[in-house]
Amino acid sequence: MKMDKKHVAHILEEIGTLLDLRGENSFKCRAYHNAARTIESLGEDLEQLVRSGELTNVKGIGKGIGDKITELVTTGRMEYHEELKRSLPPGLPDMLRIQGLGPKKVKVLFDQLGIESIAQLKQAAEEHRLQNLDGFGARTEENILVGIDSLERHADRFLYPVASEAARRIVESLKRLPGVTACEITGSLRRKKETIGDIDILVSASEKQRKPIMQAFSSHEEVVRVIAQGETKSSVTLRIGINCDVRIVSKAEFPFALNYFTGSKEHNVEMRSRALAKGWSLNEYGFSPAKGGKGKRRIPECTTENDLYRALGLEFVPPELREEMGEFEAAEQGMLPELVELKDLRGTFHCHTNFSDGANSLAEMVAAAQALGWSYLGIADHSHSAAYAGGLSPARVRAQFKEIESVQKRLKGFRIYRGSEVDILSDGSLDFNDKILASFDYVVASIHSKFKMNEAEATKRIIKALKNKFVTMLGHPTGRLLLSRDPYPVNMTEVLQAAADYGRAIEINAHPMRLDLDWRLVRQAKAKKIPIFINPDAHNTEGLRDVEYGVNVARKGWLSAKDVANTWSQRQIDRFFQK
Ligand code: DGT
Ligand code: CA
Ligand code: CA
Ligand code: ZN
Repeated sequence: MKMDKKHVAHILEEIGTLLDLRGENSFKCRAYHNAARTIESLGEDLEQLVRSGELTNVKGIGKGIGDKITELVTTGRMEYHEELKRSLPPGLPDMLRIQGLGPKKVKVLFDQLGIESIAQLKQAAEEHRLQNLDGFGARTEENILVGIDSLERHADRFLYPVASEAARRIVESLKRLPGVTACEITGSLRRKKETIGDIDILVSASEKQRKPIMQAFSSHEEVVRVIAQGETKSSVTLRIGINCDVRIVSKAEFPFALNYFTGSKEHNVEMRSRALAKGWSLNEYGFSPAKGGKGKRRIPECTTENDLYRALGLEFVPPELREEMGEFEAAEQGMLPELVELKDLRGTFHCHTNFSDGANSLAEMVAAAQALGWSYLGIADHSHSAAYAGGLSPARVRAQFKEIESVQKRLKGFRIYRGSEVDILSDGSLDFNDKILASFDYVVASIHSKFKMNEAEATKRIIKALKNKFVTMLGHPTGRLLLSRDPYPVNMTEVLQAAADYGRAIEINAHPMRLDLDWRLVRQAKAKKIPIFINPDAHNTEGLRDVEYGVNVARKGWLSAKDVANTWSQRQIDRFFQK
């Protein structure tokens, strides 16, 4: 099995966490966390480095960790990792998923109350047994219960990339099976929803080939449990915990099933009612004459999904728009937007380097952006009060400008923009003075602290920041972390209006846990003509690729290329920044 960097980084990260939980020396813990980030952002091929014995030449990888990585890459397992896992109750790392609960507190809970699972923790908190522990109080207890509640509400959903990656592997192996003439991802994954309940896959194959296809599916190496297995439908649970449905239909049924299982349910309901209005009954297998239908209109022949929409007098509706939010009215009039695509992007603007909490240097980030075919890159490291993230002092800002100048000199036709991700302080003022703010090409203003606000306070704080003439765009506007932290209560209608009034832009933070601005709000922003930037919030070179998830959100928000600022030319960007 090929060990990819992500997997190795993941194991190193897990070791760091297990050491944290055991309360070991903090230098040792940090060494593993840092090694994880180093490996993930490594430019070279990991296996090559292991083979040539050059791994320890990499900065931050000493002999001890180097040997362990070598063991993992060459044998597929690491004894030290297994041993550490055995040394602690398996439920402890799970407790870290509760917002606001770090390794130190989990260790106290375990040592003093013997709590080793979320269920036990919930019970203890409800019985108010946590309040008197070292470093805990009534407030902590309350927050833990809120955190558990949020986890429980999201327990049955998965982040888009996690589901998408698993689905891709299943589809790849299904496509290789004899008799499979078509195989597509359907459901919420095809609609590019921000979180996914289960994976839906549709296959086309003749009847006599279905049984062996289903057998191959349920014995796939990713499958840990078979819920149901039939010839036309099977459901399983995959290793990562998500369920996966596979359905097999005939070639003639395929376009109808593809449409039906892509959904959404609400979109399907409207499709069916429009078919009925034409005298046809529509289901996942095809059109048929509606019972008691008025006209005896000929049943249309459909070999593609496109034909199906055409038969109903509609323009083809891209899957991302199938949420029954006005797509029928637009499709009827041929007014659907031409949606932005990944290849339309020419760069991006919210990226971190090792000047703050990024893992890669400026030169490495620029090279990665060029490899993606981009023609500009905006660097926005953290501002100085973001101490936890290596925020830049004014002196470090000047040093970074020098570095940008020297890297820029060696580039032809590629532009580095000098930006900053400036903290919005609790009173809505910014974390740099006007003189420093004025020295940047652009400013991303974001909230990273003091999340506990009521709606009026949060809205006022953000609007005050937007009013600041040095602010170019608002970063991750609602602060949500998908499946773990709710957005702060903020009146986004007022925030969007303020952005429109002051001529500011808003980012779609493309990090798969954020996807913030939410696509439902992206549409409102478009209606107010607010320019949208798709920003990956990249903390290493790989992270730049996250713009893909931002493009999904932009498409779900009905954006065309021209609505997305990072499809613009350098000249258009310059003009916008100068304004
Ligand atoms: P998810 O899995 O919660 O992320 O969301 P979906 O949209 O993938 O939902 P899922 O897996 O339950 O069903 C896949 C599609 O099948 C759904 O988008 C539309 C269609 N579908 C499922 N149940 C119904 C139903 O009761 N009525 C209609 N019209 N369509 C349905
Ligand atoms: Ca689904
Ligand atoms: Ca399903
Ligand atoms: Zn940020």
